[in-house]
Amino acid sequence: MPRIVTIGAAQVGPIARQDSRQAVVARLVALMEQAAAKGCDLVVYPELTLTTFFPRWFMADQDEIDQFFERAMPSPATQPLFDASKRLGVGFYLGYAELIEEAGRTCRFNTTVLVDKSGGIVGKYRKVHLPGHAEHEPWRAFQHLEKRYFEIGNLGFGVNRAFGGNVGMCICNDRRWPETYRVMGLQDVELVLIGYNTPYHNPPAPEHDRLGDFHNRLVMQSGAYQNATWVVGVAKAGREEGCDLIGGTCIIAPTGEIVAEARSLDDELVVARCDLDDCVSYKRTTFNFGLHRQPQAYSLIVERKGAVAPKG
Ligand code: CDV
Repeated sequence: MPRIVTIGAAQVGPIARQDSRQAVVARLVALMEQAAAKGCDLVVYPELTLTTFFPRWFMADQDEIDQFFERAMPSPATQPLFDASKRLGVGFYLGYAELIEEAGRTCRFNTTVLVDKSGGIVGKYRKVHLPGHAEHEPWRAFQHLEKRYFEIGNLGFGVNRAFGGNVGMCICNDRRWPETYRVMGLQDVELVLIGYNTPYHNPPAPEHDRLGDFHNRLVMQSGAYQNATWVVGVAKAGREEGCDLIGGTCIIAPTGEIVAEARSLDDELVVARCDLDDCVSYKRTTFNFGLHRQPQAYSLIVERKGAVAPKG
């Protein structure tokens, strides 16, 4: 019996700073209803789905910053999404800014939750690789202040038993790092879910701008193939508050091939029937980790952070 998970990759078009949570959640519910009509088991939304991508602005006032954060999940504003999930029997991945009291202090994370088909949270991930900078850099066309507004995720890269398989999550910049996929690969991951917000323009390296879509596919396709897993990448896309974000939402098989891809830069549902058993052949042969990996030769990966050139 194949293990089919029908997945809806729910690309979301621009969200304005003025848009209310209620308006955004209504868009997300509409995408979930489309997904249910197409027989989806799971809908994947982007990173920081509930608001505009606020790290593009420098803000000094913590109350202003905190308006972009959720203090509870679900909350009155997001409850309709959980209700729709239960009513439609469709699970989801949702990225949001999380504000939480932990160990006696206030923490802020770039977070995602995995919700099962009965509307219950079954997994949580907090972004580890926070790109950008911590101080205001006025020379940029726009800021990328994730290092200022969030702290580094403290949950590692866990893999959840869900949807009949092994499901992992990461967020945006995490997808560019092979370690992200490999840590999940070592937990036998079969499906990696990724939401992202990626501007076309990279202020410190504008020479990369023409390659944004290529690099997006490159990292996710190689992560899928090298770890024998399905990968679902979902964009917040289009011109958002004057900043152009790439689209390229796609579903990638363990072969490394893209099996479904968005064609717009707006709200768009991309659907594929994903057989988790398609992972098996690669996990048993080329990427049989137990047979072929040589961890004793990889110690630098965890011992050293930055690159050091050989002496001489
Ligand atoms: N939201 C992100 O993590 N964006 C980064 C950009 C800044 C490079 C990304 O890796 O897509």
